[in-house]
Amino acid sequence: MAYENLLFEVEGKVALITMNRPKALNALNNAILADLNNALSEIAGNDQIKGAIITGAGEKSFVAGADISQMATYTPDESRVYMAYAQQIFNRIEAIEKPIMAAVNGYALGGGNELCMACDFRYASETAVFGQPEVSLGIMPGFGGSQRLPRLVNPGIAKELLLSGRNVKADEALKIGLVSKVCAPADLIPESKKIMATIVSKPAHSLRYCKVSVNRGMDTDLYKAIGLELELISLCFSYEDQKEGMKAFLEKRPAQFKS
Ligand code: DAK
Repeated sequence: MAYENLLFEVEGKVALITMNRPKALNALNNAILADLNNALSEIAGNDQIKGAIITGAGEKSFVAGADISQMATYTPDESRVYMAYAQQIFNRIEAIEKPIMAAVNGYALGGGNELCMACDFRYASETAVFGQPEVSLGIMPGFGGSQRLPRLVNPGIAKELLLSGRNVKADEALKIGLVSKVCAPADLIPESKKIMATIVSKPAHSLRYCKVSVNRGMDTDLYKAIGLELELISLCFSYEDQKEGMKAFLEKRPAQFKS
């Protein structure tokens, strides 16, 4: 598929999506959102792709938010259409049953922070800056930020950031648990590829059920969630790769997974 606003490459079993709208620091207008949606369809529909990394083009920005020039004159109805479109795309990142990480290489503001929070986990460059500056624009987060931020960091910290619009740099993002690793800028993509290579070496059904179990489980109460886990772990025993994984352990050799 041809993309105008992002780069899409596949290396081994991992797709690399690079948001690429440099004149607006990769801000999210309808065109780049449509490209992202199509790239997600490609990832979901291709069995050869087992996981993906989302990053931003250039050294300055991951995604500098929703496109302010596009939405400045929106009516409430127009803003609702735009928001619903973006929300549905970000929800797809969680719904696709393959690991998708964000490699945050610079500004991740507003919709940019919301995009990386929809991913399964985040690595950051030392130069990354995160924030939800919407209150300074007379709005509030609309791409899931007021819901995903308090689920990722403690609710008090989330509210402080949402209410003040204060940015956090990579070291603070690591401290509050928004990202799991901070890398030198040149190491961000190599380190992201390294962890994804480890991840996609595992059986596809294990990856799928882990992601589904966490995502669905977080939306329900603990005992229902543990019940879901029971169903999913039981299903694992129907796969050949489970037999191979345990046989290989007992025979003291590396497993040769098929999926
Ligand atoms: N939208 C459009 N253009 C942007 C942009 C953005 N979010 N961010 C940067 N640009 C453009 C700048 O206008 C500039 O364009 P030219 O003037 O060169 O034509 C170019 O990118 C370079 O930016 P700067 O010259 O400003 O670069 P600096 O290094 O000085 O500053 C910065 C970088 C990232 C700190 C700064 O650009 C900045 O503050 N950008 C805005 C960040 C921001 O506030 N982002 C959050 C947007 S709010 C909704 C649902 C959800 C949302 C909204 C509505 N609906 C329900 C409708 C979500 C909202 C957000 O994401």
